[in-house]
Amino acid sequence: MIPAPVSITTRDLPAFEVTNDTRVIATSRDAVPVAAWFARLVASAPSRATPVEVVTSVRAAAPAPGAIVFDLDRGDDRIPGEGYTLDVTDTGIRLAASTPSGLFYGAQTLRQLLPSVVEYEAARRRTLTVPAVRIEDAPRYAWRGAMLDVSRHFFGVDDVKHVIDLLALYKMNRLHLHLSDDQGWRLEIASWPKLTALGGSTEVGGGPGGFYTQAEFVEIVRYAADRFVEVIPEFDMPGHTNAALASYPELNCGEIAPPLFTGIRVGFSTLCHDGDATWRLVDDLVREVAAISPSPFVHIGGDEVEKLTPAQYAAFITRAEAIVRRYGKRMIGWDEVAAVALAPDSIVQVWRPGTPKGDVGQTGAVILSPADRLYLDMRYSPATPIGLEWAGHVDVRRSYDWEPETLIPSLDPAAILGVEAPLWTETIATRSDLEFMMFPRLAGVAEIAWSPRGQRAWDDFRERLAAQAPRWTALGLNFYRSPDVPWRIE
Ligand code: TNX
Repeated sequence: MIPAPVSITTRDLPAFEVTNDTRVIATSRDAVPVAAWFARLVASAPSRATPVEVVTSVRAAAPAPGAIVFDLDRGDDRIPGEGYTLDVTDTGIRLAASTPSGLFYGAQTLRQLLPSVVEYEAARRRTLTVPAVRIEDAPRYAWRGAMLDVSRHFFGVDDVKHVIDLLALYKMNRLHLHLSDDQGWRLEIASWPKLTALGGSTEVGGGPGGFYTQAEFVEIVRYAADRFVEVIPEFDMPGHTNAALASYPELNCGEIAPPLFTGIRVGFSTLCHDGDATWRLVDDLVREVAAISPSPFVHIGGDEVEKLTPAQYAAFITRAEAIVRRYGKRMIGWDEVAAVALAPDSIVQVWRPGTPKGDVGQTGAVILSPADRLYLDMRYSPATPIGLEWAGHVDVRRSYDWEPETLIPSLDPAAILGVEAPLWTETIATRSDLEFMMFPRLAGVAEIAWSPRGQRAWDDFRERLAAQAPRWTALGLNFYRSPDVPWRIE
């Protein structure tokens, strides 16, 4: 199972068999969505899912005979927020949580205890058994994230939903969308329509690009929320802005628009740091995004700015941060922003832990995304066909076998919100490419974020990783058959 749970005890009992007669019970209305999701997963046909019974009197500690009970008790403070306990005997299953997200994560554990054939849409006649176990579980970190760069190559709503499904399988709960960069602006901003009409019209390599309407963004956010994933929007500024600069000349100091850009160079662009149009854009942008994004965070990028002096850069970040806060959001920035004195509620996302800069821990809130461990766009090895190499090769062991608390020795471990694995897409153009770069590494990222430090060891992890392969095959995923992992012939 991945991520490894806090504790798992196997029982000396036969497995529980899920049949067409198995009852699915929710102990409250709020438990119904997760219970219904599970009923569909195990149904003999998608249209034949057992209706969920709402029975509020089965709060007994023992599993109800012949039933799977989804017990959501918001008053139960013995189970931590995102945690759950799962009891399986030969006669029934009881999953208990104090929040809907905890119940959802318990249901993902139950899913992984079922044979991988459960993932085949087209193989619905099968025997489904769950081994008799007791599991107590809760996450190590609150921030268990991935980032998808939809600017360098654009990925449509269905691709993003697919990524969200894969995050949910591994109990990850944040999807950071990198929505603007030199190569493309990807979210409709009603007050600045050319950002997408022109700025969204291409991508790396000169393809057609694309963008999300605000309605499509809201659809992604809802789809994610149903799977307990929060979407964090990023608009990279003041650099990485060529698409915006090409769309509106007034955003350039000098007011001359550059052409659209489809290469992969970085560092050359900047919004005019003190231009009126720049600050109208930042205000309009944050206002429109804040109105449709329920996340408490807006990511403003802030990375790789070569065209401003340090003082100009600092003034820019401070002013952008004030706008983010004015619209009721907390700012996140890449680690370059640590050179600036930040507001106390801002967050630093570290991508170059070894590079000297300001105090990354100054606000007591840090997300770890070390490029030489977690960048999903790095090639696994010289032999793998796609990916960049500037941070080295990141094979499966390298991405898994490290410890967040010792990454930055001077950082107070209490400041670590969690980890996030970015997938930059300069060399990644299709859904199949996304899957190949994500798997197997994403499963390891999920385990770093979820599992207790003491439950993690490479030799054990690689065996559990190998056991995930039939599930990925059933899901139709294109994953990298790393030589680090003892795959078994399926
Ligand atoms: C660095 S990570 C970047 C991105 C690139 C990425 C490629 C960061 C904040 N900036 O603009 O896409 O490297 O690996």
